[in-house]
Amino acid sequence: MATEPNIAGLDIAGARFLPGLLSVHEQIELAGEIAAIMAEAPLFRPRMPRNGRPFSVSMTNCGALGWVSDESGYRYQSHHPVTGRCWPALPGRLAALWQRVTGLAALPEACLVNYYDGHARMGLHQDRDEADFRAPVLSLSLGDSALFRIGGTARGGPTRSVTLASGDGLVLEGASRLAFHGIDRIRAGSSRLLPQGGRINLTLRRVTPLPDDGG
Ligand code: MD3
Ligand code: FE
Repeated sequence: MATEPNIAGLDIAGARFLPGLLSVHEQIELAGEIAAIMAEAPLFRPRMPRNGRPFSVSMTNCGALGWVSDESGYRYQSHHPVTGRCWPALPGRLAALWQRVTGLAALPEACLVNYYDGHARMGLHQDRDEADFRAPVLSLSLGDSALFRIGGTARGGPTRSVTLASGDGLVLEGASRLAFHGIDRIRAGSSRLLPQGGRINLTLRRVTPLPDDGG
């Protein structure tokens, strides 16, 4: 019997690693669109719920809904937490890429833009702030490479590490949609794509339930 597609060496059903999904030309064009988004919706520093401790990763969003975190908790909202303005529109190329890679007609409602300098990390966590875990998540990496770690759906289980390089894509659906994952470190200076250096990760997500026909 054929096994489910998974990240090479990872027995995590539903995780699809797409190295080199974006050509260098596409990476340059996308990086330019993200720079314009960051000019309109500046990077902000999320804070941990309860204790208010700042993340080392800074963030912004595009699309109808954006993910934010502060003392009140994690949530999606329609406006930037500092400027109060609506998020910039999702670039058309990202909507088209989502449909091509996921096969879903229903478009992503949120695109979280994570910016990592050479010291930023993201601890192991699950993505559970969305209403419908049937929809996949699509991640795209730009700039410096990152050491990404993914485990199973229970905290404390075995994990595997994969390097995510500029232009790589990762689709998480099925069991992998609720896998614990994080970024252990950034390989500073490994890419010259971004003028300021560092790494950008885009995470495209559905937030509200999928239409009954699956979109
Ligand atoms: C596995 N971002 O924003 S992307 C996040 O590189 C996040 O910025 C990381 O985790 C980053 O929540 C990892 C890869 C990724 C994204 C979503 C996932 C892996 C995932 C959702 C479920 C399981
Ligand atoms: Fe995550």
